[in-house]
Amino acid sequence: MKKGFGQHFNFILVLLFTIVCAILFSSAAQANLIKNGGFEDIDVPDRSWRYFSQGTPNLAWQGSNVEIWDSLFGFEAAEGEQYGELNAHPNQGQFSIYQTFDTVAGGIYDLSFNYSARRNNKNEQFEVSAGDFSQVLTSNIRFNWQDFATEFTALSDTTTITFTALNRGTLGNLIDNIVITQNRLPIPEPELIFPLTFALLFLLLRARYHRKPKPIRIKLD
Ligand SMILES: [Ca+2]
Ligand SMILES: [Ca+2]
Ligand SMILES: [Ca+2]
Repeated sequence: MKKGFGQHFNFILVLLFTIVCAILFSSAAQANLIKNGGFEDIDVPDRSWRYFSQGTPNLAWQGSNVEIWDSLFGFEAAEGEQYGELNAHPNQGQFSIYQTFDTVAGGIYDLSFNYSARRNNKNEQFEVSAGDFSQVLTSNIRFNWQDFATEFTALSDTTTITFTALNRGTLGNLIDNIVITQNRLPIPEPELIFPLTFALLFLLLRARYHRKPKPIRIKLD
């Protein structure tokens, strides 16, 4: 039996509703785009530290050496058991580590991490940047994790997150739990979804009420 226009119309309505809902509520839990963001992927023995140069398997971070601590001086990680010290060993001048990951240009991403000073009142400072975002963070309280969270817009199909120590020397700027997740994609623009949906519905209704009537056949026996 041939489906009537009404059935097609209802199907299209349900389809449109589903698409709009999927776009509006697609901010479900997303995977972390950062590898080894918690500095757990290379095991350092409890209550000790090691440093690793870029290219070390599972390190994932590039740039300067990365110093990884496990509960050193009794200071526990913000996440897991280990964390990184940006001002690594040995002294390399300005310490800067970075990691590049896939993004969608114009997409919005959430960034969060924890950071702490290693010493009191030394103005330990680092700059963090990713996409259109850049900020300098300062901490002055020894062994005290602070939460940081922001969002940024990706500018191309890959994005690099960079942490750069702004104080010299091999002491300072502890970081842990670096997480980047996709928040929302740029297309379609959320403010265009409803106008587009209503325009489509209007066209469908118009088509429904202006369709050609079926020719009436009169049986002549
Ligand atoms: Ca960790
Ligand atoms: Ca460990
Ligand atoms: Ca160090």
